[in-house]
Amino acid sequence: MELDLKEIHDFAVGVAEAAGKVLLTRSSLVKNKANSVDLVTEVDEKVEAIIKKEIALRYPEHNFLGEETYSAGSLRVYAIGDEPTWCVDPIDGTVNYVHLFPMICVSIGFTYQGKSVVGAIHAPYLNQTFSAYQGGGAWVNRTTRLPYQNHPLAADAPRGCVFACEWGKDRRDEPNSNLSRKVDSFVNMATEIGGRNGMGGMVHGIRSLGSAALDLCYVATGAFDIWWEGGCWEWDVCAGVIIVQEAGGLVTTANPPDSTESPVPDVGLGSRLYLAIRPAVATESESSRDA
Ligand code: LIP
Repeated sequence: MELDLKEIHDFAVGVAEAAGKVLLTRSSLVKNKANSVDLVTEVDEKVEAIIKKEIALRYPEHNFLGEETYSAGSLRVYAIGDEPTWCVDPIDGTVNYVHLFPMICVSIGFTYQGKSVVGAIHAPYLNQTFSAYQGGGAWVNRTTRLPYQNHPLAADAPRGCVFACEWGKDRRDEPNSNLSRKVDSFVNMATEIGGRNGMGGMVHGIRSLGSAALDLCYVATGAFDIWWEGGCWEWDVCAGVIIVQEAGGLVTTANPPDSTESPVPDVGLGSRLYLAIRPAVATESESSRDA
């Protein structure tokens, strides 16, 4: 099948930006989904319906997987197959949206042969649109190519890194303590590596934005060195995966850092667990972050 990825990309960017305007309206209706921290608002549902309609008009032959459509149980099969499939999160960061924390976005991904090949993520409060298509590079607001950070990844990373992670929506004891242990071991490992080198180095910071899609965008820019999450769905990551990959970063399914699993580079979708590492940019100011 011949697909014009640039055309699909340009369409996805336009739809994401138009949908972003609707996100700026406030929703009074908040409902629970799987549990009391898994939220959906009427704006999530409204925006997904708008995006779904636009896609059906332009590409009636393509499949559609949306967070709210899936949650509503109207989708019989959610596994992403080989056929062209749109994978949409109308509001990534719904908890942020409800609590008026501006890290929210519309995330529109497109897959072919089971891989993410187009992504458009629009963050209306930040006025930023991150986008990419396979072979076309990754961009912010169509004009700035990613990555735009010029500091290299430290040779002894994670020392000096900004590590981002998310906490998911599973509040049972076991998954949570598991998650805390992983973050803990990551930070300890960084501290230990720094200590061994006599540098006393540690991670520079730990961040949690509440939006996996935006986390991936900031891995692509180079702001976040490493991101890990153990509880995301296709619509959370589909668009962000290709944006990181086209920026030159890596997305794998692996646990940091105590994992016995082999990381799988160039990952397909369908995992719940992802690790992304930002593009390693080499510049003359290699030591600028060592102090
Ligand atoms: C959320 C993510 C967040 C993750 C949650 C959830 P939503 O998406 O982006 O990072 O921790 O499990 O999937 O529900 O706001 O679209």
